[in-house]
Amino acid sequence: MSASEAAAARSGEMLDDYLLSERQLEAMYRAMLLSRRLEERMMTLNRQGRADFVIAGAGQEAAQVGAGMALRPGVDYAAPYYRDLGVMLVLGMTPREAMLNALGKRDDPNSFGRQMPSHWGSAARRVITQSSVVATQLVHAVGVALAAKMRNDPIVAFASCGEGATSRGDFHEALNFAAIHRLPVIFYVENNGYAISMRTEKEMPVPHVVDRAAAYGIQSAVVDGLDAVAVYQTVRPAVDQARRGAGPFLIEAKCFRLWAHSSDDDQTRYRPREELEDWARKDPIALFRARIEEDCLFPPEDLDAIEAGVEVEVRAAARWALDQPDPAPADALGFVYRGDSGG
Ligand SMILES: Cc1ncc(C[n+]2csc(CCOP(=O)(O)OP(=O)(O)O)c2C)c(N)n1
Ligand SMILES: [Mg+2]
Repeated sequence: MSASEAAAARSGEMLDDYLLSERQLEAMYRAMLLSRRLEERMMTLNRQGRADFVIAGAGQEAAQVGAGMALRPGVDYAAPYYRDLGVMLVLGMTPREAMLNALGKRDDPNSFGRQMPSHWGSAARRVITQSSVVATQLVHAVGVALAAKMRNDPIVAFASCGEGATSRGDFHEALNFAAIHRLPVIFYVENNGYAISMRTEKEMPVPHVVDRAAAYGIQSAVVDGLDAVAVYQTVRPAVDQARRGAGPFLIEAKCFRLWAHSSDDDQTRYRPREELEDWARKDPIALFRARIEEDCLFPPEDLDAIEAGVEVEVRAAARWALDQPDPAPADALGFVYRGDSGG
């Protein structure tokens, strides 16, 4: 058995303790759908010339929502990466806030329109503001976890990234330091098989990101990132364990990027059409719905009602956000120094 298979088997042993209620399953479906519909609308706004740049998590919603639901919002710290709209929605970001962010509006709570879209940040939600330099958020999360350990504060720091980012030095330094000091960090890698146009086999010499865990003596698990429930049932035990002082955990969610890298990219130039068609058949949101229906967990009409509600909410949020003010040029240097609120 390979290291990754052994890790997957280990996480499988814990499943029964982490069953989700009907209410949680509904929340899961709603969050995944909300993420997708918001991003579809953002992409439309981009094509209309109203949103400058979109970098989406379409295809990765199950990996994001399942992991986000394993955290304690407002208690645990999160350093999610740019694709993680699904994580942010679960941590409490509203559709209006997501749209303010996409449109770079003055009242975007993430950075008040100063950062690029999808560079999350929220003091209230304990989301650490991030750099565009991939993997830097991992070392920031390790710093938060070190502080928490020194203060005996029972929080967990969650840091996510793509598999491409795991070939940067920050990833290795973060894992090494966290493992040595047994820090409460969850390293969460959404492996979508590409770093922009670069395929995984050109990014790293081992087949799985978790194969790297052994070098740092860190616990790890692989999970099907298309299955939100499996993701939750893998991340939640790791979070609980880290909170109890068992040290860091590396989780690799195998998923796929449904759209191009960003609104500025054309993936038909480097991805075969068959590959895209194959993945489209494995859409995690459709898979989730099919499973709920198959298991007769609740009537399909309940899911239809969720879908209709999400549709209305997203349209209303976009319309509202478009009418909100842009940042004033005079405020451009605001928030640079402590105490400077930019006004
Ligand atoms: C250090 C650094 N190098 C290059 C980039 C440009 N860049 C932005 S996203 C990205 C791809 C990252 O791929 P991955 O980590 O797999 O995440 P994904 O976008 O696939 O979710 C690159 C190369 C960057 N932001 N930072
Ligand atoms: Mg990737």
